[in-house]
Amino acid sequence: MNLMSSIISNLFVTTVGNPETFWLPEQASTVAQSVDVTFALINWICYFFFAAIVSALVYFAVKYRRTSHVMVTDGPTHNTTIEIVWTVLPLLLVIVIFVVGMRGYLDLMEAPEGCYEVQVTAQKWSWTFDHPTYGATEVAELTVPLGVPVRLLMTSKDLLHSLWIPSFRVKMDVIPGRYTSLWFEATKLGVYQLNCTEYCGKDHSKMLAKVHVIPADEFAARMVKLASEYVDMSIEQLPAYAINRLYNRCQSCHTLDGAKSTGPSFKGLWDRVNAGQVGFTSGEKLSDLFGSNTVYGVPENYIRTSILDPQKHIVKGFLGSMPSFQGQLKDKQITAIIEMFKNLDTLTDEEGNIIVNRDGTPRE
Ligand code: HEC
Ligand SMILES: [Cu+2]
Repeated sequence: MNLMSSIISNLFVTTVGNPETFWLPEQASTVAQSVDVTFALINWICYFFFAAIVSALVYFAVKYRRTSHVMVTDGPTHNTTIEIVWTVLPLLLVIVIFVVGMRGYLDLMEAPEGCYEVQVTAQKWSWTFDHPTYGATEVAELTVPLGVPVRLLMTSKDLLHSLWIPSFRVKMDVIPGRYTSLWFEATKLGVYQLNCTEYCGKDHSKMLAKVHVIPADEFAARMVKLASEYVDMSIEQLPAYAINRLYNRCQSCHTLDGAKSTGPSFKGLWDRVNAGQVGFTSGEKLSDLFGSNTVYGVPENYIRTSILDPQKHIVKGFLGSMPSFQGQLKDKQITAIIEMFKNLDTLTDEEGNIIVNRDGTPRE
């Protein structure tokens, strides 16, 4: 879009569902318009005063420039009319901005009755969205119905995060040990970006998610399917499911290409574990813990422990910063992750790109 036409279109951003402009992303929720009206109003006021002040400045600079060496003294010290004008005018403007802004703000703060509720958990560095109505969980993805008010009830597991969906014009801090909420009603089908907008550490910039707005009559069926998709899967189907649906919870700390991140890479993990070649900060080695009379009689148990009780053994060279997935992953999902480790070379290429879809078909 060329700059001039986008600036001009921005000056009139007051219709619902306005497309992207030079200043603002497209409007895709019911509150977007009132936010943009406030923005446009303040913007217009700024343009007006910028033009007025700069023209006066240039005009006075020219008109009163020094033309002789005669000293001029005793200018006016006081002008009641001007002083009243420059006090009352800004006061009126600020009142107008307040009234316009407040209307949108109240709208944003008060969720309507009967919202569809989603519970949001933020943690370094991912978003988990639970749909209690359906028992379904999404990670790094949030599916919402079109035209239905949705309320997000949010909390954080570690530190301050902030949830922001620019196209919906909603943003709210997510705080550990406390709930915050926000609501929106999507007005357009499509996929929208969700960001963390509170600097929360090393991978803050990767703490992203996609919001999928789908037709309201397809929503229930989609959620029911999501909640139970792994239940009837056979063991052969689990690896493709795990890499597509579960790995996004691990992605922020574990790579697939062998590179060290916050945690050890998943590449080659099964071979290391199976051979007992994992050293711990305690000085022990995994192979020392193997044996027929120990909990790690089969190496799979070590992976299970790593996921449910990650502080139990800390891998050498890493900090114990992995959160527990106790209560978040069902037994069959843990099995799916273990199967994913065992079959990782059929699921990813050399560079660690995922090459299968959820249903096991090759990914283009
Ligand atoms: C916040 C970062 C973080 C997230 C998210 C995370 N991990 Fe970890 N993980 C670590 C760190 C750090 C270690 C190494 C220290 C330790 O052993 O606790 C680790 C270790 C492991 C190990 C042991 C690795 C080895 O080489 O012995 C396994 C298995 C594991 N994670 C699986 C997972 C799975 C599966 C997920 C997702 C469901 C996940 N992790 C999510 C940080 C994370
Ligand atoms: Cu964050």
